[in-house]
Amino acid sequence: APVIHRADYRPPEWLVPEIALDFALSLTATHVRADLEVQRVGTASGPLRLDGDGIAAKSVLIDGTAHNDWYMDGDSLIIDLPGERHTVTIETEINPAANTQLSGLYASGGMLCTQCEAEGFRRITFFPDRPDVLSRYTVRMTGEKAAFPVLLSNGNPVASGDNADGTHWAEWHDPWPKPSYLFALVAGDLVASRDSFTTRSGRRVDLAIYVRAGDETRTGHAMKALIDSMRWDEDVYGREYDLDLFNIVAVADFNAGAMENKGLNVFNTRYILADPETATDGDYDAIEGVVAHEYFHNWSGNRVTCRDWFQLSLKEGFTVLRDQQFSADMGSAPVKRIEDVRILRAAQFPEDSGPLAHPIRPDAYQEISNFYTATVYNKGAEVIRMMTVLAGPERFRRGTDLYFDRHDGEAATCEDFVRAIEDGAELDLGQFRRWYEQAGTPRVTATLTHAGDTATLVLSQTVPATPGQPDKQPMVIPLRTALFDRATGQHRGEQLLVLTEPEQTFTFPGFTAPPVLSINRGFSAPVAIDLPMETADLVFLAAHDDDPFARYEAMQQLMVRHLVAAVSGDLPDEARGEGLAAIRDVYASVLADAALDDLMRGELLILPGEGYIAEQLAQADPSRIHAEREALKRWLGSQLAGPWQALHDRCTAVPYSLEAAARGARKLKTQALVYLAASDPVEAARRAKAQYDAADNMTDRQGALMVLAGIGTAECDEARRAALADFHARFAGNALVIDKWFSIQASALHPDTLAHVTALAAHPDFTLTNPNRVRALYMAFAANPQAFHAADGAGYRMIADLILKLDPINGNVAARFVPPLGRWRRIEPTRAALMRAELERIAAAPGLSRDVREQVSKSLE
Ligand code: DPP
Ligand code: ZN
Repeated sequence: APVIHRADYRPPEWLVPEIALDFALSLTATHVRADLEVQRVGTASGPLRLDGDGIAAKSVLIDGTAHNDWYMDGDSLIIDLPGERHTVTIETEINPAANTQLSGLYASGGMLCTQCEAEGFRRITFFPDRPDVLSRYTVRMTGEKAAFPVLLSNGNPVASGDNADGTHWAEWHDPWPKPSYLFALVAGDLVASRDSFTTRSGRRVDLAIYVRAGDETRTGHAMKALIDSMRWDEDVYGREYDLDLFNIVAVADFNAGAMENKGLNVFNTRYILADPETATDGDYDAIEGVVAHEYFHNWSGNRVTCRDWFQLSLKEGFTVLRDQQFSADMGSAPVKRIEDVRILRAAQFPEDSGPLAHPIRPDAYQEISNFYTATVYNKGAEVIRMMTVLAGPERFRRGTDLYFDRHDGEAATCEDFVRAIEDGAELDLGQFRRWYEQAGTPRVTATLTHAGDTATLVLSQTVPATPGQPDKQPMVIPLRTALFDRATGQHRGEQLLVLTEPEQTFTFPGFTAPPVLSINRGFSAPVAIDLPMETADLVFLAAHDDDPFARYEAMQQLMVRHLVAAVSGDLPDEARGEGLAAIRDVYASVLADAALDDLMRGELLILPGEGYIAEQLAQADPSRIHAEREALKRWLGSQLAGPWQALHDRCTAVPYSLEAAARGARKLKTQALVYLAASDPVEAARRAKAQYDAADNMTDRQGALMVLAGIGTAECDEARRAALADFHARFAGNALVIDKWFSIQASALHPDTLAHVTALAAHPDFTLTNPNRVRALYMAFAANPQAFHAADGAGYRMIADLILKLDPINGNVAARFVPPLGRWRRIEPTRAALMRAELERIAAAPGLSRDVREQVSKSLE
């Protein structure tokens, strides 16, 4: 497949200021007539090139007359046009029911819907399908009234009516020019939950969330999130909504999480539907965050869109930052920050250190769908967050105001954003731009020494080589830092140290005794810190640090260091004993600390993930990491058995509500079971069964089932099977909950997980055509280190088989399963060879999608 380079960007030669689309809808044969008002740009002399993908033109008219001077160049339709402005009319016919890729116009459970980002519009009609071509859309839809009573598109409804033949029609008009990737159409038998919001300038906006009949009782949380988001974006970013209505549609078959189409967001049902019985607290948070994310795109993405797909982080990084800030304001900011860093470390750090590493603004791609990554999204958000750290909130806001003012209605670049922040916030971001150019997680080494009354901190940085980028320049790394007095347990105020050179020295006078360093507080920079630190100092910070993230980090460091030493075989018995005792003591004090709220307590008590531990090692042995982490869990379970049981009892007494205290109790309740299960499975199973049986909400029920599903002890097997059977029967027909049933088993600690997953793939409820179901079973499995990294390679084979089977159905989703196999270089040699062999088997298969082909070949390079 051709490689597309950022440096090759050329402005379009033809614009399309207006487009009228006329759809004659049917599940198997939808007829599309597109009228494009095309306009030559300046003195451009080239023909009109229209992108297509798997479609054929049934007819082409120029200015209303049949025309034969067009031809196909691959998938593109080329027309030589004599003048400056023409009307081009093209008819196509598509089969939505056969569209298993779920890109373009497709059918889902009898309804029709679209997904056009990034390049789905060209599967509907021929068009300059690039984000810098902005058009005003008029959309007319005609379809059977019985099958498609609801007809929706972007913007405002203009007119509608019934025909004599049982069909009806509706016309919509979107006054805001937009790129084709923001086009949407939905036709189906849906019911709406309605509310309204009045903007600060008095515009009344009608809000609707369209779902299947029966699901309308589960839209309340999403609607609240939408209203909260609309208000928040006015308050915090000064952004007001710009249409009289805002529609959301929930659809069960969806490749991603959701899509920000102008005025008509389309959502994966999992990010809309919730009630206490079927959705966990985590689901509630995810819904709030994704609803906000898509709403915020109305400004960061739609009003100001991207010039080309290399600029994806312009909208995604910024919008992720905005949704993170929103969620922090709606709930607990410290807990949100810790969760976001955990996601970054689990998903982005491995990407940045593997074969698919790319800068947040990539330089080249074959298939843009492969670049909807944790790097573009989450690291992109961290990069803009660093600007907020450097500028402070008021100046940063002046920068974003300027950005929105300057580029409203335009297709902009990352460079435009950086310049607007520079100008608005009066900040020099010259060297900072390297964050857009260089891939790889920077490593900062910190060395603190003390002499006389002065502490001296030497910071040095390196950015590791990544594919195509062997040599790196130093970054701008803002590090919020504090030095603690051991005697008082206090620090003397936080400082922002900005590291810009390969090495820099900072001195701090006035310390008569060596202080304790707390660095990268709040995770102010997305870097890894190497900091040789005494166990006692980590214990000190874990107990005293007033920055919640730093406190979490000290506990993580304490455990990571212990586990890394243990798996590397350099932990003599005595040191092991001391390490374990220190961790136990810190856990005990966190369990007992009356000043902590339970949500935060829950964060502090999370063990570092196996992937994150593996990241610390040049080559990891996943089975050793798993064994050592389980051993630590078992130790904490047995050493603190009494406190865990007391905690479980205390939290069990807290009644269900969505208040933070009750949510914290639910989080801890299951965590207590997790630790107990490691040391005393029989007692844990007894408690888990009781929790399952008494559950009046999904958080408790799923937590209990997760613990039961992981217990391999024979005498607990009956309880495990019974709970799984009950769960399936109780929620039969609720697809989102059945997804949980699949993923709980695929992510279970149970020793027979691989066999269970093999059996589940043959279960009547399993299908390869629904992305949620595929991810529920196989993403959960690929993220289960013990099962995925089975020593004989059976886990790798399972994922490779899946990729090969899924690819012809849905290449976009299939390609998402390549990165777990692509990490082979960082795994011990025996497994690495097995992983590589599976990648080679995939690479040898004929007819791979561009998506899978790109990921596999890069993973083998
Ligand atoms: N643009 C979409 C988003 O919100 C992609 N699924 O991230
Ligand atoms: Zn987005």
